[in-house]
Amino acid sequence: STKKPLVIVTRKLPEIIETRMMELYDCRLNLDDHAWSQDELLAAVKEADVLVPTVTDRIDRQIIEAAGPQLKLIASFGTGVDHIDFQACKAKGIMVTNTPDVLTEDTADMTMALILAVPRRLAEGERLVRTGKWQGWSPTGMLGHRIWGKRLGIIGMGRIGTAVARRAKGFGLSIHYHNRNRVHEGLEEELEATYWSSLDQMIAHMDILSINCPHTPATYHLLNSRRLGLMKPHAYIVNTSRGEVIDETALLKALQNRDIAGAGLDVFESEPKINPKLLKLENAVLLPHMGSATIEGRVAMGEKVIINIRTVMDGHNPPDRVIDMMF
Ligand code: 8YV
Repeated sequence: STKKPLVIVTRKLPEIIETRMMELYDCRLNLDDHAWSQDELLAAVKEADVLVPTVTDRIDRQIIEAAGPQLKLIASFGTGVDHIDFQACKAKGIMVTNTPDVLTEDTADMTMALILAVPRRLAEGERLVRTGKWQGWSPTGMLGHRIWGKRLGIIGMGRIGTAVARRAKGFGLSIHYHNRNRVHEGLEEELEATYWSSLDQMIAHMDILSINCPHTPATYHLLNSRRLGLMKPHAYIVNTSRGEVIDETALLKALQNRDIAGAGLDVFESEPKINPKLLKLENAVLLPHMGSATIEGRVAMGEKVIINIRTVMDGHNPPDRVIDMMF
């Protein structure tokens, strides 16, 4: 019988996925689930036929150039591929796949949770109860801002942005979006969505902004201090995409100065490191990159990874081949 391909998985995955992978492949797993160092990644790509990294692995040019000639596929466990140097992979003929679609709805749910949590001060209220400081109900206690009737501006109207829009519409928000391309007419009609070709113009008119675009060279610090300065002082921003899309230092300043009303962040520029000054802000809801963290979603992501590996190993085009990084 022919030798099974060596599949190296950088992080602990759901057990059902690991079991299946071990049945199919010569599989090396990361049993203690620590995030690998550059040296551990270098050692892995020297041997692996298939590498299964996650968002916590920086698959940069140095790693790709050190890869052995046997490395065929990087089957990333996740949708965002900004941690992979795609050009370097392309130059070496290494295929890249990701796991889109299966985490769209979960991430949109978490985005909606932040859209509700920040203006309604959910986390602050919870802290008040937990710290024993709640004095009882009062007509003016814990007042936030209502969200229904307000304008939501979605930056990046792809799969997740669209799923956020559907939810937000149900909560009575009006939907606005900025995207490189206008979405099709039927979708705009369904969502009663307004397209803004100018991001600056949209930002200036929104009550809540939601970041749902990928992190690419074109979206790095898309929300810089100038653009944050265009936001209305009572406006909120939520980010379930990538920390790098917002200039975090500029955001911190805007929040500290109350130039904007609040932020809900599931992702950070140097996660898991968090600027300690962010932790001091009552008007920020901070989550540990858990937008897609459901048991069902993780299993579905693992199934996608397996299908991608299998199709490539069988000599076919995988369903989730990443064609270009510049989306
Ligand atoms: C995952 C994510 O936690 O898929 C993404 O792009 O950011 C998250 O859903 C991560 O990718 C796992 O690798």
